[in-house]
Amino acid sequence: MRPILHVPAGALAALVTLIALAGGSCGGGSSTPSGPTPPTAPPTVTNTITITSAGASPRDIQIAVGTRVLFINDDSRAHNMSSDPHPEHTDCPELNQVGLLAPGQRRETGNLTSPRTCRFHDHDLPSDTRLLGRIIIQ
Ligand SMILES: [Cu+2]
Repeated sequence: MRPILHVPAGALAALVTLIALAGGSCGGGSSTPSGPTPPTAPPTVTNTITITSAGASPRDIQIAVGTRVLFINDDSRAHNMSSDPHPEHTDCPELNQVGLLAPGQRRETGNLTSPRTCRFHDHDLPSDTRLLGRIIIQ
């Protein structure tokens, strides 16, 4: 008797590897190899976010209740920083005071007076994950 479904172990391992690779590369849509900051990393304690051609940095910050965040545009293009959700911008209206920053410009948010988490994005590049971030107010 000849086995009908004999698959060499090596071929099976190669197939599993191919499936794993295919699964890992879907989602995101961006071809940038370095993804967003892992959610397990602690937020940076700072009130300043700098934007360059590489995106916003740091993108995950923690600030004290009642303080503001300064956004600095060090990129060569304009950025339009706004509160989530896009396009309504209703979660944290204080963030919308930053708005359009020409290259070299900087502007503060309003006072962030209640403990919560505010997420931001670039309204002109809403799907660019390098320009998405989180401000934890506590
Ligand atoms: Cu938007």
